[in-house]
Amino acid sequence: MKTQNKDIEEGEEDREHWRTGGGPHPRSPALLAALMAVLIATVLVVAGCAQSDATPPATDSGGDGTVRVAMVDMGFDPETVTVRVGQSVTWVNEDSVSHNAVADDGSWKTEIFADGGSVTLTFDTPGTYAYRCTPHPAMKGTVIVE
Ligand SMILES: [Cu+2]
Repeated sequence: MKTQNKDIEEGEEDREHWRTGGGPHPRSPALLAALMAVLIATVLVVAGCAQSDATPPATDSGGDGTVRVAMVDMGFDPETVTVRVGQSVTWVNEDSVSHNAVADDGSWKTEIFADGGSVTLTFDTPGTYAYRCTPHPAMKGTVIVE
C-alpha cells in the first residue's frame, strides 16, 4: 500500500516537471512543432491586419472600420462622422435617458435604447444623412457616407 502511493506521487511530480517545461529544450519534437505552428500563424495574422489597416478612413475611431458615436448630455458626440461605403456606425448610449437615431429622410433608423445599450448600422449607400433623436428632436447629427 505504501509503495503504491509513493509511485503515484512520483508520477505526479514528473508531470508537474513536464508542465513547467523544465528548461529551454522541450522534450517532445511534436510539442516543438506545435509551438512553431502557433508562432507562424501569429505572424501571418499580424501581417494580414497590418495590410488591411493600410488605408484608414477619414474618421475611424474604432480601428476596425466602425465609427463610434456617443449619446451623452442630450447630444451626439461627435455630431458629424464620415464613413466609407460598407462601414458601420455604432451609437452608444452613455446618457441617463433613452435615445435613438433616425435619418431625416427616413432611409434608416435605430430603435430607442437606454443607457449602456448600443446599436450598429452599416451604410451601403453614399450620401449625407442628417439625423436626429425622435424623443429629443434637438439632438441632431450627420453621417456622411463616401
Ligand atoms: Cu434622445
